[in-house]
Amino acid sequence: MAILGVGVDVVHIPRIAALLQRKGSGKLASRILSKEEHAQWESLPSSDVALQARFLAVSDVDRWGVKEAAYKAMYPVVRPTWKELAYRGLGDQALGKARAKPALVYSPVAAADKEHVGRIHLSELKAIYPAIEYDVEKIDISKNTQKEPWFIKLNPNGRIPVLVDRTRDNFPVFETSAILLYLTHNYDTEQRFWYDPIKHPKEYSEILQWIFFAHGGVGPMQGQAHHFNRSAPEDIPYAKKRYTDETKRLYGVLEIRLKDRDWLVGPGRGEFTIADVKAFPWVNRHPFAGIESLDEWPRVKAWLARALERPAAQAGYQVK
Ligand SMILES: N[C@@H](CCC(=O)N[C@@H](CS)C(=O)NCC(=O)O)C(=O)O
Repeated sequence: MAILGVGVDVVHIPRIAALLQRKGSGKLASRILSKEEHAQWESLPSSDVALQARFLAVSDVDRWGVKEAAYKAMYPVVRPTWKELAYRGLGDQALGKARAKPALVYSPVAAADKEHVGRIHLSELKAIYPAIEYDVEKIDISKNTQKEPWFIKLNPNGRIPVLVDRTRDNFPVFETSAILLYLTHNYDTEQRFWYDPIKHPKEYSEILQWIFFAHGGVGPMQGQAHHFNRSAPEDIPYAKKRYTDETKRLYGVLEIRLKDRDWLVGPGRGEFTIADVKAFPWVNRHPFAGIESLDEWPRVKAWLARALERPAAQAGYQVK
């Protein structure tokens, strides 16, 4: 990779040592270590706190500072998360291995929650209407492709996803919920995943209510929870708590709605609709929001499992 910039970061070791003492090292490790580093971390003896601290940040293995410096050097062309950067070399000393030339390896992981909404919906539609043809173009947001002029022409907001309807002079549609509604009105002619607004005004309104709830509530709040728990270059406990708590509150709203129901909208126990398609991929990402388990919301947990069992959902998640 070409050199993007130079980053320098100074770590105040007593501050980090105090933090480790206060909070324990496990939480910090799962926040800042890449998969590769985490595997090494797990092989450290759990009783040797000093060695753990050295491995994380303190003393000769300045993983923390190296990663912060890399972030500053790469920003804004690339905005890496802690976990996408793996430090190799001097860190191995903590494991008793020979000193090696240090290297920082960047392995970007695509963030794709919103893309999944469109992919799942298209997979569901394809299962019912086999004539529908579509393909998926991967946009690498770590390279800021979504800010390139050709993409801004499709979506002035410069964010993924965007739908381009080739059958209608490449008509572009942005915002996940607008994409869901566009596909619904134009391609779900048998009304398999929605209700006709004239024949079923109440159900149609309920679909809009739950889509708006997910689009204006769960999405933005959980998106911020993801950011402050996973990607923010500094640890801001207030922001993490605020957005994680708000995400939990919104899961509580879904829990109320799902009483005696399988799906968010529809008579009786409900029917699978685009309201579910909009909401469940967010809930599926709960670990990114600092929510370890869904046990607090048993109906939401069962609803998510039900949605994920659908073959089209599985197909949607598998599209690369
Ligand atoms: N409200 C929009 C949000 C889209 C959005 O936030 N997309 C993220 C990816 S998950 C993105 O493109 N991030 C890159 C950026 O902000 O440049 C929608 O629902 O489509």
